Parts: sequence; C-alpha cells; structure tokens
Amino acid sequence: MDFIVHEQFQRKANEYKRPLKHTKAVPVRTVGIVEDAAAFQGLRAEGVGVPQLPLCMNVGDSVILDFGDHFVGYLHFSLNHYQTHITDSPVMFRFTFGEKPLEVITPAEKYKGTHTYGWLQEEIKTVVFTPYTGSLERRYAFRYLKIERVDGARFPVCFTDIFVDAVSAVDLGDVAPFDIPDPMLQRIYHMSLNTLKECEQDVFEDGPKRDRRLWIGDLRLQAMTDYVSFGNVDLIKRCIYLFAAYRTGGGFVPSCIFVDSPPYVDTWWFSDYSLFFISCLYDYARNVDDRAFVEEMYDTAEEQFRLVSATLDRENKRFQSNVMAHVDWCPGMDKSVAHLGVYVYTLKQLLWLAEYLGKPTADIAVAIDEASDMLRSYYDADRHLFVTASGQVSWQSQIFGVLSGVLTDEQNAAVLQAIEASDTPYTVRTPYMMHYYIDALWGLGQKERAMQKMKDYWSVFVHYGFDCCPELYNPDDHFMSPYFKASEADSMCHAWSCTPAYWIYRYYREA
Ligand code: RAM
Repeated sequence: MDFIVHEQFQRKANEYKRPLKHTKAVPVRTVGIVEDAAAFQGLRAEGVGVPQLPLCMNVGDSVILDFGDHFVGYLHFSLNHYQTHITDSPVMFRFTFGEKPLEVITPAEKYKGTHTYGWLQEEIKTVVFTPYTGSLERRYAFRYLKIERVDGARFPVCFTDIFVDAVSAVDLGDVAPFDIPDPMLQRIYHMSLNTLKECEQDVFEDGPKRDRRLWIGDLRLQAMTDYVSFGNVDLIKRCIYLFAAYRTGGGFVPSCIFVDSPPYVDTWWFSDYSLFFISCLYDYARNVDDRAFVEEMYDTAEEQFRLVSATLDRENKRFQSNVMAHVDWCPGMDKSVAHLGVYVYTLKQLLWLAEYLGKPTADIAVAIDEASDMLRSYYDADRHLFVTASGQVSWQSQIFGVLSGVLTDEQNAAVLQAIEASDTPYTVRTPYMMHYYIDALWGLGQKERAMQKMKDYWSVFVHYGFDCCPELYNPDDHFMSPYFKASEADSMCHAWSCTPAYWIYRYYREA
C-alpha cells in the first residue's frame, strides 16, 4: 500500500515519547480452572494453594499461577537443579498466558479463528544449563500463567524466582480521587481506569494483548477518558502527531498505525476512522490550552473532510459503496446511514475548530447542510426511526443519526425511544458503540438514563470478576467473537471499553 510520511510530524511524535513506568508483580496463588455455569464462559479459577519457591517440576507437571490482577509486561524467572540432580540435558517449559481462564485451558491446536494463531500468548522456552536467570522476550498481557514441563528428561528442576516486570505509561496513583457514592460505579470506575492504564504504553494501544497498535477510533475514547483522569497529554499529542505523520497514499489518516514497523500503515482503512482525526483534535482543543498545536494539525483535519466528502455518492445520498466504514462489529448491518451520521457529527466539530482558529468556514457549513439533508431523507417520521435505503433499522443508524444533530431534540428523544421498543437484530455489539449510545442519551439531557444504561452494561463485568473491560460482550453468547468463534483471541482489556471512567467523572464532577 502507498503511504505518505511527514517527517517533521514524525520527529515531533518522537519528541513526545516518554519512558514507561515499571512495577514488579508476583503470583499470589495457584489455581485450577473449574466448570461453573454461573461464571463467564462457564469457567472459574479456583484457588488451590499459595505459590512456594522453589517451585520444582518434573516432566509432565503443570501449574497455573494467578497474579491476582491484569498485568502487561515481561516474565522473568530463575531456574536451578534440584539438590544434587544435575541438569544433564536441556529442559523445556511451555508458558501459556491468559487474560481469562479459557485461554490457559484451550489447546492452541484447537484454534480456528480468522486472526492468526500467533496472537495466542504461548511460548516454549528451552534452558540448557542451570542455574539460569532470564526472561521471555515477548510482552504479555495476562492474569493467569500456565507452566508445563514438556521435555523428556527424568530429573526435576526448580523455579527459584518468578515475577513480571509490568509496564505502563501511567500509574493509578496519578489520578486525583473523587467521591463516588455508588459502590457499583466505584468498581466500574476502577475497572475502566485499570483498562486505560494497561493500554497506555508507548502509544495508546487498543489492547495490550491484541492488536497492540494505535487505532484512531480507540484513541479518541482513550484520550477523552485520559483528559479527566491521568492527564497524560504528552502521549495524546504524540499519537495525534503519529496519525498526521503517517497517511495512506491518498492522504487519508489511516485507521491504525504500527509505530515501530515501516511502512507504519495497514491496508485496513475505514472512512469513519479518518474522520475521527477531527474529533481527536476537537477534544484536544477543548481540553488543552495549546492553540499552536491545534493550528499545526488543522490542515490534516480539514483534508480528511475534503477527501471523505469526495467519496459521497450524491445521487444515491450515501457514500460510494466501495468506501468502508467500521461503525460497529455487527454482522449484516447496513452502515450507510450511521456513516453519514459520523460525517455530520465530525464536520460540526471541524466547523468549531475553524471558528476557533479563525479559518474559513463556508465550505464546511455547506457540506454540513448537504449531508444533513441526505441524512434527514432517511428519517421515517411515522416510525420515528432512521431507515436505510435497504429498509434496515439498526441501533447504529439511530445512534449516529441522533449524534449528528440533524433532527430536533424531541425527534431525537423519540428515535431513541423507538429503537428501544424495536426488535431489530442489529443491536449494539461493542463497548465502543455503547459509548456513543450513552453520548446520545447524555446529549439529550437524559443523564440518569445514560448512567443507568452504562451501569447495566459494565456491571456485568464486575459481576463476573473481570479485572479490565473487554473488547466486546454479548449476553446471549459468551463465546461470540468477531474473529469467528475464537474467543481466545478476543481482548479482555480493550481501550474502547474504558469510557465509564469518563462518564462517571462527568456525572459526579459536573453535577
Ligand atoms: C478491532 C480492534 C480495534 C478496533 C478495530 C476497528 O480490530 O478491536 O480496537 O478499533 O477493530
């Protein structure tokens, strides 16, 4: 794929690189994974003991260690021979890391997902001589670690030390505490902050297990939450510079960036994600007093509007059919109306930015009017719903239709009521989309309802004892995965799921 590198922005992005913070974590118990119909995916980690060092293992032995919380980092360990049993041949261990119990008990050979098997967190390490002290090279995201002795030698060896060097750009202690009277919201707040912390690394990663890269849809939500928690503005600025530095050959801001791997951008491209560059800059301008940076990034933002606008199929009142949008992971969903909704929503933010900087606004205003008319043509006033040209009603169309602000507040309220009463199968599938639903309710002044919806959705994760908020959740199918029934590859700590910390902050601090 062709790509464009803006060297000055690339250099500036690197100037905002900061060292990571390190903490040491040790296992707190050994566990067995047991079946439990009341647990998430029917599996529960049950404590069976306290890890004791030295931890001696013979061939065929295995143990599952529980580190007591989610960590992102590097495994270090020391091995020694047992008493006088010399290590006269290499010993091998298989390490399997899991964010959830399913991952450490599912044999990798069973994996059938569309994502590569390489995402599974597994590694075999051979140690030739003891005593040995070393580490695994790959960074892992996990709570559970299964260790199996897999060589054929008939002598024991012992772990004399084992710990994780955990890394993050931030520390939970950096966040100024405030009073959260509701105990469930307190727990959700902590869980979503922990999620954001784990994802804040050299860039805002979408998930520290997978995809470990900077996606702009995720960045937008992470940055919103970070402004009101960690306040890691340098990292936000670094990531915005990165998106301006590496663009697709056509000039679009890419959907995601591989920071350390040229050519940096992927063939994946979503038009709505390019538009979210505008939102990132808008949020920055609203939260940080740094006009010079907003000015520096404005042309890239404006260019996204012009490029995306050129892909409108004006006759058919939608984007050209070959223009991809993400919107949500909902199979069969017709994205056309939601896509237009994102376009109008972000163009209004661009208009605000242009006014803020004293730039020309006329073209943007005309484009907003044009797209608003298109969007309104999909509004069925009798049903109070946005209906796509294919006749489809989805939650996603309603949410971005409402957020675009093309209807009156009364009409918008009726839309959200009507979709709730509908039985469409095209429902919200990710916490990312859930965030925008809450945003739509909040924007109409329905704050209590927004908070209740948020609580209903995220309290399930508290109930199941998750450490972080996951990439997706389907109450009717715990094994649902966008990667074809490959729940082991799903991320249990996912950036776009961190926004409850943002909403809870606003709820209590802006009241
Ligand atoms: C998935 C990841 C990522 C998201 C993209 C669109 O691969 O979960 O976070 O932004 O989809």
